Amino acid sequence: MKMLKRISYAERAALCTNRIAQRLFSLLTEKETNLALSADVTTCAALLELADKLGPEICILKTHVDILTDFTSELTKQLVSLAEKHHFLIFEDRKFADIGNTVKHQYQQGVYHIADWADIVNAHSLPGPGIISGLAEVGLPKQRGLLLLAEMSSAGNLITSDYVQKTLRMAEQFPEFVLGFIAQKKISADPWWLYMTPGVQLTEGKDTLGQQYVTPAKAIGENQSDIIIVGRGILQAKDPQSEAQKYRQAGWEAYCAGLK
Ligand code: 5BU
Repeated sequence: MKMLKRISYAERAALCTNRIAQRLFSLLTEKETNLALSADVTTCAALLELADKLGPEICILKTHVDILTDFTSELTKQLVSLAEKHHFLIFEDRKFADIGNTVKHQYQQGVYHIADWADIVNAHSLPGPGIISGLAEVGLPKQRGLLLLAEMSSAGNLITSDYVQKTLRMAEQFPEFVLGFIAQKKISADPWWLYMTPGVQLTEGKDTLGQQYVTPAKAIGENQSDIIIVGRGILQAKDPQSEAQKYRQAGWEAYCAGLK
């Protein structure tokens, strides 16, 4: 497949106006990693240990705080200080999907106070632009960013190419708040959108519950995504730290190959 020469993360940092996208494109360049760790563990101790050990390898720590069995607000304080120590951003994979007024409360209030510690959250575009307006009311004053779910990695999902295009149009209405997309591939020619791709392992395959995997080379090279999101590929390895280094290398090499 013929691949166009890609624009570097550094050049894209200069091309975009979204504050979080700028920060992230610069971070990718400085740290030379496009690996996001999906830290899907169920205790605070395990999450903090991962964040500290693997922090130097990653640009993003992706969390699902609602799977923790022992969540306290102390956890998020410690996560924020590890993010500062190791220079990564925190992305709570909350997948908001309700009306604007409800997601506002889910984002700011409740048990987790997500807006107080997560640099980035994501939302389905399904409910329409009100979901973005609601989240933006909370997130923008705190300089947070939003990713829209344009595509999913799971088999049999109901997303169509029309849905993807309409998601893109919706994002275009909120350039200050929406920094990009969770997607399997680049969906727009505009260079300022940032893409993160879940469903990545070193070999293609699937799990028993519909998850489908592509390789870092396919996600970043062929599909022109920017950041690979890896969970079990790293977490279930004998040595997660050295496995993370392998993913980091594979992701970065795929990016550099596209620049030539
Ligand atoms: P895995 O262990 O690498 O399969 O974990 C993938 C993570 O990405 C997991 O936290 C999912 O909730 C998340 N995910 C996904 O797998 N596919 C998607 O389309 C989206 C999120 Br959106």
